Amino acid sequence: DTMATGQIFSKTTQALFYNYKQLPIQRMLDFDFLCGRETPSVAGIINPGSEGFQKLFFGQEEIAIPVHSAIEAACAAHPTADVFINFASFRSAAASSMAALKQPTIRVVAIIAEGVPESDTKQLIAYARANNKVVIGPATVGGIQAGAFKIGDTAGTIDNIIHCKLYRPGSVGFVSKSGGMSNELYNSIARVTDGIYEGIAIGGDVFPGSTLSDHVLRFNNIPQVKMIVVLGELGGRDEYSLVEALKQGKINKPVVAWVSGTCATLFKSEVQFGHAGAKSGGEMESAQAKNEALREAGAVVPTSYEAFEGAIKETFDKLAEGGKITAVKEITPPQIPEDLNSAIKSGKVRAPTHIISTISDDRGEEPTYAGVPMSSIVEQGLGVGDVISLLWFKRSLPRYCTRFIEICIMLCADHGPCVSGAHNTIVTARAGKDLVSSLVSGLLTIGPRFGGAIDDAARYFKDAYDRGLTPYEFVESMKKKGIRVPGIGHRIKRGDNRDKRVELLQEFSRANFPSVKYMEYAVEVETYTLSKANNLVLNVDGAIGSLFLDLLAGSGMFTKQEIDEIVGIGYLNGLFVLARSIGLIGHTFDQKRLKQPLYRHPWEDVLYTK
Ligand code: Q5B
Repeated sequence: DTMATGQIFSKTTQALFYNYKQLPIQRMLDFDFLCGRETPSVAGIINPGSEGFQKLFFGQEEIAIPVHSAIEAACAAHPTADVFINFASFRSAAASSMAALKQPTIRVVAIIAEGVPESDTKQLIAYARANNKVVIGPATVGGIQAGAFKIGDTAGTIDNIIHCKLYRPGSVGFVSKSGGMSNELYNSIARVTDGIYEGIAIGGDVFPGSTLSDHVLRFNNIPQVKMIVVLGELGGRDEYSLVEALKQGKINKPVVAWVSGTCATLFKSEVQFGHAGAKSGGEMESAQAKNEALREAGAVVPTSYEAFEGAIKETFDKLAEGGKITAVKEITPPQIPEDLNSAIKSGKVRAPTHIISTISDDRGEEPTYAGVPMSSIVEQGLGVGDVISLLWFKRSLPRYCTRFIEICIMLCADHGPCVSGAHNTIVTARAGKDLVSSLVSGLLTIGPRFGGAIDDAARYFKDAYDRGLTPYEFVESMKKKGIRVPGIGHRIKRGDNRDKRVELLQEFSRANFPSVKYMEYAVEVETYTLSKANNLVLNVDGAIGSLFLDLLAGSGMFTKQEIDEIVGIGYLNGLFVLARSIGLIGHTFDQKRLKQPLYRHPWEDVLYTK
């Protein structure tokens, strides 16, 4: 018989926790660590509808506690976990508690919810009694076996647990109706005795799953419990079963008891206190009557709540004097590591950040780009060129610069389906891939030959111009090194069929830039390369690369070092990547809209050779 044998928990008891609640589970694990438990007291979590693991701390280490979606599965996975801690709401607590009671592995069910229908609780009680199982609650914080096992939030914070020495067993068995008041009593008992052995709050409902006398009788059978403290409450007749047990001589350990609610007589009408069961139904259920009956039956009952602690002390001291108390071995519990977030908040520790960021901030009332609030960007009627200036160059640039950036984006947005990027995107989209896959497969072709020559063009033109090389010297030195001049040459454009985009960029910048010296140098280079071959035109990459040098140098917005950094890091291919993304996205949609089938290149178009 679970109740008769006394002990319902031990230092190896493990529980299943129903409904994931981070804080009470962490508090249980912190208590475990304080007690020096080897295994965590929570073996598994049941969270209807989800499975996996929850990370929680066991001392300084993180552990992964399995999460199960059903009670049956959790019990099967953790057959030695025999306590079921039910944090379900009052709506589902009865059904889940019954399901747990029906599991052969579950021995004790603690129900935290308040407001469980009384008829449901009665069924739980009947089933538990018939099957030799223990129900604690409903409407309770649970209970604690000092130094061994704790249910949920019982005994409050770690500081309180340490203060009340609940990390090691004492000699007092304590049972209370109220969970809140049990904290108060843990404190009193710690002050005037050698501490709690076990404390249970049975809950404030009219029909508790287990009663005050159930636990008192159980404590009577636990050899380590030398005295019993009971805190009852007005309302209900539970205390009378304790009176009966005392009268029948079933309890041979001193019982110190108090039934709270004596003040109810000061009110003219019936008063409902916090708990569902805490109302005085009639004379018999009053605190006075119950205190009197307990006193008559042989319990030590003080004259007021204030005298309760004194009565506990007196009873304990008598036992101690009589040599009935074995001295408790005092231990210093280990320190629970503080959570990083709370330690940082209180200024106790500092932690290095892992990322540094300077271009945008989303923490305030509205996001900012390089410190400029989004509303101001919209109100000023700024455009995508300004946004690029803020996010790439971390400054607002003059209108002609941002307009130039926008023209680059517009002119490079697409160049038909035959170029490398579009081709890859089309093939990918036709293979049934999604937008992002189709887009990036096209973007991945951007590089030294296709679209990604802007940075190198800027680097080489800048170096050649700044060093005063003639176009002849520059081109021939590149040839010697076996490097193609970036920004020169095109697959279809010719000396007599210039790239319109290049002409448009040149027109705009000649009209708006303070200086276009780098671009004019590129044109001189083009004049020389065209004399060698008709396809060696200044291409769109070369035009953008040289003109961006003019923008950087001529706008007065960048220092020499900043220009070197921009060219060195290579910002400018970003313009082509950004622009061509627009076209590649369009090609993806186009193929999907046209419901094009899988692309397969024709055999006839491949030279098969050995
Ligand atoms: N030769 C672009 O070449 C291309 C030379 C050169 C000296 C050069 C080639 C090149 C530099 C990289 C560059 C950006 C691969 C291009 C773009 C965006 C696009 C694309 C679109 C869009 C084309 C024939 C002869 C050979 C070569 C010599 C060629 N280029 N010499 N410097 N730069 N340029 N890329 O036609 O003596 O016969 O051996 O690498 O700036 O990508 O629309 O398509 O918007 O999507 O394949 O505009 O110029 O010529 O390789 O047969 O060479 O010319 O050494 O001489 P091709 P190849 P030789 S804009």
